[in-house]
Amino acid sequence: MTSPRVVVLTGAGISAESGVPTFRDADGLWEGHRVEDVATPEAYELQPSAVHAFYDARRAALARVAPNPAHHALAALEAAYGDDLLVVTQNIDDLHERAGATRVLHMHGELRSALCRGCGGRYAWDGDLGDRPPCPGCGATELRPDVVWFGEVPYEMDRIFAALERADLFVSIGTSGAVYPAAGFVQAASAYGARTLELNLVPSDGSHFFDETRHGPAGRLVPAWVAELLG
Ligand code: BJW
Repeated sequence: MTSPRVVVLTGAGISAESGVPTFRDADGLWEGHRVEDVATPEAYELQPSAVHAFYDARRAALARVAPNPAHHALAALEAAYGDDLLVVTQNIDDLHERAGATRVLHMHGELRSALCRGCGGRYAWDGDLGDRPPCPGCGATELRPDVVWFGEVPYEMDRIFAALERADLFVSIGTSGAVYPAAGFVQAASAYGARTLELNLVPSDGSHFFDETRHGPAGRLVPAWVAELLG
């Protein structure tokens, strides 16, 4: 039997039960600031030290969190489906990979990567950036977090849309549907002919676009859904 081709989009909600804060829930990131006001290149120009301190703290916090049953279930699905599963994550943590997943596209970048504003190189990075270390490629002290802020172009868009075009099933997990282009993937997948499913704690902004919605914690819903598929 052949597997359906599945594209899974994940957002901050899938890592919430691992202890990683979401952006727009009550106890969200940025301590009272709207993420739309601070996750911008302009905020970085105005307050680089504050932005570095924020991302340095989040990078260091990765050592204190671990994948939860939702990340493990998706890794198990990948083990069964191989190239027929693609996980597209908006998250900059590495919890999918630490659960064993290998086919993961980080469309909003990664905490464990630095981007040089001098030479444009991207470098695996586990330390701090706030102390302005030199770029391993060109030596400039122009390294910034390798993340996608508002107004910047997300990574891997060509590969993501190619996968959406081929998908039989599109599943969105733990994302509010407040940020484009990810928020539009459900409509694109539908237009290309895929069935669409939302797994989220509560209905998201785009719930009405999905063929089916299931509400509850990802740590319960995702393993149950994967068990159905692998049944
Ligand atoms: C659980 C749970 C549990 C909790 N179990 N669930 C006007 C109209 C339309 C678009 C625009 C517009 N003006 C500007 C735009 C474009 C703009 C945009 O979308 N703005 C909006 C404010 C409208 N977008 C951009 O600028 C993007 N770039 C772009 O569009 O370039 C143009 C282009 C595109 C394509 C091709 C070519 C050109 C860039 C967006 C960058 C977003 N960056 C951030 C920061 C990344 C770095 C970092 O992490 O610090 O990405 S912002 C932030 O939001 C982060 C997230 O990835 C993203 C999405 O958040 P997410 O994951 O959905 O989290 P939450 O907190 O919102 O939701 C959590 C959900 O989980 C909730 O629903 C909970 O219920 C749920 N949940 N516990 C299950 N246990």
